[in-house]
Amino acid sequence: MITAETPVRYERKKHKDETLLTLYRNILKPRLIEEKMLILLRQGRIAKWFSGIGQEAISVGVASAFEADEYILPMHRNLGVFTTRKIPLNRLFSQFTGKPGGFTNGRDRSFHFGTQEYKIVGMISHLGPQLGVADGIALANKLKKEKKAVAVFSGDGGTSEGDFHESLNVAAVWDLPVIFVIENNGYGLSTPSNEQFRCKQFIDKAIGYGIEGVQVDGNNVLKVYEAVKKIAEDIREKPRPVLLECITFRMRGHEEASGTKYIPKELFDVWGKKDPVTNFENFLLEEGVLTEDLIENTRVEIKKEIETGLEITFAEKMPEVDTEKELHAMYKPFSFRETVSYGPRSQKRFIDAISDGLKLAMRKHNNLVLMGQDIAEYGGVFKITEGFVEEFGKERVRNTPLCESAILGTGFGLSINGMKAMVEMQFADFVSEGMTQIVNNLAKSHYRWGQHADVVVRMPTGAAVAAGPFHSQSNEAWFFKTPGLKIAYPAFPADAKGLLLTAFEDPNPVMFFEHKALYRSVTEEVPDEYYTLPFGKARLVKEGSDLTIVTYGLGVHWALEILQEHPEISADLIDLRTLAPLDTETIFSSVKKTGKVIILHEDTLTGGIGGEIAALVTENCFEFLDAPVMREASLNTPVPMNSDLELNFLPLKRFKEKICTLHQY
Ligand SMILES: Cc1ncc(C[n+]2csc(CCOP(=O)(O)OP(=O)(O)O)c2C)c(N)n1
Repeated sequence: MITAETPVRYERKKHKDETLLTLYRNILKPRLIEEKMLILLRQGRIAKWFSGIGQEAISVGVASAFEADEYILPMHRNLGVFTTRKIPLNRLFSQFTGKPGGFTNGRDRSFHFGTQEYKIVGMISHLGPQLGVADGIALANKLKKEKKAVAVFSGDGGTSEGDFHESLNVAAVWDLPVIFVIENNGYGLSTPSNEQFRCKQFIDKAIGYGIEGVQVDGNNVLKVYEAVKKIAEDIREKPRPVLLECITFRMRGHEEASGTKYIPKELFDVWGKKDPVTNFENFLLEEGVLTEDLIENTRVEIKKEIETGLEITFAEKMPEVDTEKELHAMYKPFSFRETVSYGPRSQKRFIDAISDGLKLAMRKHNNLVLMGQDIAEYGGVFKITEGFVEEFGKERVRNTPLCESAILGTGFGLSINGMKAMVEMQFADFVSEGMTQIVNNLAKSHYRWGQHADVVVRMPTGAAVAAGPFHSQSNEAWFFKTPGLKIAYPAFPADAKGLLLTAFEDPNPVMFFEHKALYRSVTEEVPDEYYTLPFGKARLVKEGSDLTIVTYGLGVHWALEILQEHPEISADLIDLRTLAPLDTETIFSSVKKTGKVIILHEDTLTGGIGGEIAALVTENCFEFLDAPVMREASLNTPVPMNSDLELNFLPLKRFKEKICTLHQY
């Protein structure tokens, strides 16, 4: 086992001078940039700095060993990845200072960005989700039969997150060519390893996942480079994940403001002697590869490059503040063309329409991959994908381990690498396991660095099936409040199929809600062939003049039932069909006509979508209103299992009373 006491030992082997000199330049550059950044930080010219001093050999070793067209997913201490990939320094500095010449137009900080040009996918602050994204990129390589490796970084602290476990597990089960690079620097922020995990070394964890683990001296750039070269060559030919543990030490604080008081001073002395830059420099001097003159020249050259980069950045203006532009950046532009089918139609249940839509999407988009628990031979718990393996094969119809977060990350990775993904939640309730990936990765990446997430998340949702608190929830409001997502929630089979096919055309992330109670209870004529329906267009299911009902999903069927029972109520019944985008035009024009509105949803009342719609109606239709805006929804409790309790929880009975009150108002 490599420890602080293990001396840094280089072996020349058969490396050419050119290779060694390139490695030297590559490792010196991030060090000199960091030294400059620390000065700028003190001058208040940059706001924050996450230092990788002492750990440069890892970033540089990995990036130098990789081919330029292979993806690397670095963390916050991996400046060496960005510089070794030869990103112009002014672009990096503009990124660090929030200027438009960077990669996020000032929308995200420091290393939180990706760039397809340099095949780098940067982190989000949550650390662990990055690992699942690497799985998806590697899966796309594998499916496209491209012999490429992927490298993803994690600190030792980050490995305590569930995402680490899930991502290694998925990579192991699917033989994905990913190198999981663990930078074991002994601390997670201030917490020492013995308060973070019990294992002695990370390569022991690899055993648990059934994958290989390799340990290297993370302060020795040659050792890291050699190890990564060998592993990458190997896994390109025989795809599989490998855990690479790099033993190292962080010579500065987690970020500059946090200091290093919590680390015993002796450790800095011991590790200072193992400095990855000076030791390598000395070795190359001893080998006669470097001379004092060459060192000096290289330093001068890099420093000049840094100064030139800074001049460009400092001369640059701050990004213009334009609200429209910011809002526009949320989604990848997509020009929807409605496809109408004039072909044969047949009676289909809601569930058949979904299954049909999925099948046609798979036929149309050769790059679409379906992922979900038990969706392959078993056909999914609702049998929606029954028979799919026979037609599309197991590569594209994939059973997943119980790893919602890693699989959603995999979906994002597939999209980054040019594919499309569908992730089926076995039940919508389980999406809570993958919240970070959805609300922080899928939803935000286009705004942050222009990377769309072509992922459809299918959500079998809702109550009325006596399935209790964890198989019945309505959770669309969690996503409704998250900019960057689209949400479809059809109520009828024909809408379900058309909207689902649109979801797969749209390159943006779509949460697609399917009510379980509708699966087998609603049937109608549905075109057999391919067609699409627009997002953001509600449907007027019934037309009337007394009042407006705004609802979606099962609510539409409840409203129809009540209107049948009360023929004296003449109502506009609006089925929203998609919640994001929301068709406010249809809502407002109906309310302006009727002067009364009630919003009905199955989700619990507080914080539900009804509150937002009520506010919009009040703001925009106030002068037209003849009654208070009303809402009816489920009780503010979990969904109870017992049928009577569940019926009481759901809004139907209260809705009946309220609509009569509104009618008579
Ligand atoms: C999910 C999550 N929890 C907490 C944090 C706050 N945080 C940022 S870095 C960090 C420690 C990370 O330790 P490690 O992975 O070992 O990386 P190192 O800082 O040592 O390089 C913590 C707790 C976070 N970013 N994300």
